[in-house]
Amino acid sequence: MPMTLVTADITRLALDAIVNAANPGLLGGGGVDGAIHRAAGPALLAACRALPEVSPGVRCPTGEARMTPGFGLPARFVIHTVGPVWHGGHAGEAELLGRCYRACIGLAIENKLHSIAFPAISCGVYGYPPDQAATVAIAALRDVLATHAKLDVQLCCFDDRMAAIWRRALNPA
Ligand code: AR6
Repeated sequence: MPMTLVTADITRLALDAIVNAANPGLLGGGGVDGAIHRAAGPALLAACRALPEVSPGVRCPTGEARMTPGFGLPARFVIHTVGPVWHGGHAGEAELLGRCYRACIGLAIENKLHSIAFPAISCGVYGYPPDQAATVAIAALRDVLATHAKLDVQLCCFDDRMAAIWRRALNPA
């Protein structure tokens, strides 16, 4: 199945999993993280709090992923990942961002999920230039989809401006 681009509020998508662009503490925040916690309800925060810390205050290091139920969301699960903060592009950002996509897909496959939607990880508060993020994301996803062709992967952009950038990366002229 090819990747599809959707312009939507990710909290409305009734898929097996939606991905949350979280921070290492996994206790909520702004942007898509805040929207997901609001829509899922307080049980999501409790489930995140119950995830073990790997170091003080860190439940999910950058580039990794953790899974919880979706609670009040139409999606069955939330896969939380932590994208890199943009520091200009020479601090391993692309490698870390690629790892986020691969880790989320890895969890989806491990748990036999069939559909997953990603927001534009790191493209908000974390400042990653969206055109560069899209290129990294699409390359990482194409790689995995080469061996897991049945997975339904949706790239969820919140607005038309972001969708146009991701569409160009999906279908370069
Ligand atoms: N549905 C889909 N996409 C959304 C939604 C939504 N409901 N809301 C925002 N976006 P950001 P980051 C888009 O800042 O850059 C949080 O505070 C948004 O337009 O949510 O990875 C966390 O706790 C942008 O394109 O995530 C972390 O501290 C994209 O989602 C930090 O922000 C990602 O923007 C993570 O920053």
